[in-house]
Amino acid sequence: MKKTSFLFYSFLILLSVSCSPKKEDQTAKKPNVIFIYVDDLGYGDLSCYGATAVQTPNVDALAAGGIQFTDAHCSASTCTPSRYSLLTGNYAFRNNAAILPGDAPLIINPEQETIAGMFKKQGYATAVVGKWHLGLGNGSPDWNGVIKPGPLEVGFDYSFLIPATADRVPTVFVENHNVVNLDTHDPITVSYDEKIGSDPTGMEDEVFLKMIADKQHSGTVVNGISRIGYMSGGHSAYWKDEDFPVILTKKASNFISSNKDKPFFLYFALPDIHVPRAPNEKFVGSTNMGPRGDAIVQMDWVTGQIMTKLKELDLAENTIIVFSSDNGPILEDGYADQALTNIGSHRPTGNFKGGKYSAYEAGTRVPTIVYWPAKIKPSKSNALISQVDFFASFAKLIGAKIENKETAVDSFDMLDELLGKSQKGRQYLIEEAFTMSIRKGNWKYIAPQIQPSSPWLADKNVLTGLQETPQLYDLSKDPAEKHNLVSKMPGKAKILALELSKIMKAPSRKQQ
Ligand code: NG6
Ligand code: CA
Repeated sequence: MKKTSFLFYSFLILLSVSCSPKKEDQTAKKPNVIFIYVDDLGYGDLSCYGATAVQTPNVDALAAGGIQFTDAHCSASTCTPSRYSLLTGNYAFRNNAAILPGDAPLIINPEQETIAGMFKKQGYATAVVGKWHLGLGNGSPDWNGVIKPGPLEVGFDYSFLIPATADRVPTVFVENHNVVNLDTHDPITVSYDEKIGSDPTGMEDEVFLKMIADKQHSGTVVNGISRIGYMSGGHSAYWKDEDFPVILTKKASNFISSNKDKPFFLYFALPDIHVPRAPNEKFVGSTNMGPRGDAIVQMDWVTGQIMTKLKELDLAENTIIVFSSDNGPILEDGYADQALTNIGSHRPTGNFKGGKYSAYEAGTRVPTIVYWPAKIKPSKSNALISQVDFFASFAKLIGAKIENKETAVDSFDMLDELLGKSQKGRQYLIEEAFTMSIRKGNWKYIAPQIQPSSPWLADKNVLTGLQETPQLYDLSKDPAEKHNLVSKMPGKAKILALELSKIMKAPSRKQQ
């Protein structure tokens, strides 16, 4: 063969390899996006973030193949506000979003655009599977009828929900607009004021309980676990907590399979590792830490199942997985499940102070991983980012314009940071607890809180960070927030306090 024709044929071969249909299919399509959103998972709870008492190989694989963040934050140290911000791109305080009871109305106005709605407008199939905790219905939800508005009215095509938290009634799944497996002859009534119906509560003698609970968690007993609030009826619809990983994984996998040929957005909100921790028998005893440790292993298994499904369908390459948590960790949160006694050397908060409910760093600094084999070069990132930024960042990625001035008002485009192309991050970041904090670089200011915290919070063994005087920390030298520098550096504290009040008064979609 002459040299020129050899080169010509080599070129043809190369061209046919690079244009093979499989590759073209994968990358020509917009990427799928899955948020795996864990409940109450702390910065130090994963082996890829330094844990040794529990192994999380599936999440570790995401970290090893993606961008692993060291300074990424949920927007608040409790669930409802963080979820509200994640979905709307607005800080939760703008809508007074706080932890909701299980019969609260939907707190996202259906007029408000959500990240799901943004994906949907761009041709994505959208779903939420798992914990909701953003309210349902107008007024009280109609558990025996059509439950709306809910996720389907705010941008999701499909929903399969734990309506609030697993420790709150009603203990039933809601699929789209209806309770699953409801017997209409046994209608559901819910009360957060007083006992209703004849089912036992955790306060009664002789009732079988899988774990002892505090007063607030001693309402109606379902599946051997007493809950917050009371319910009657709905017996055929009761969930079994131990089945969560299997059922939710199945629902998420079905959604992925049914939408394998078009881009999809799945918000997969796991109930682990929130209380009550009742892991499936498959995971019981898999750590020496009791149910909390075993629930971490269970959560890792669920993550692995999603990965396996994506690989099976040949979708892994072009699916972005964002893995994170809605607030920091807590050991005992209403149930005596040995989380505290079995903790050993494990440090759920890593080296940070506080945890769930806290204004200190461990309240909002959570494990965060972005995984996208097709486009991401694995690395660690110390960029300062917030989950409130996901809205604008993913809008940028898929070419959606944010036109309405009410939409995603606090969300910054952090796409380059999420994909590991930049470590610049935010200049300022807000952390919401029962007070407000602001970060600028490694400086952290916690606003004073005059009102006493609610009695249930005061009873908890939590470092809330709530003080009547302001606090200032230099996290570069003092990551554990031990030395309040306000009296040494009053000017610095004042500048941060002013910046905080400016952001609180007027949102901005751009760095100042
Ligand atoms: C608190 C509950 C707690 C948990 C939390 C919500 C009491 C005493 N405690 O009010 O058990 O359910 O709300 O957790 O009622 S979160 O992760 O959804 O924010
Ligand atoms: Ca939570």
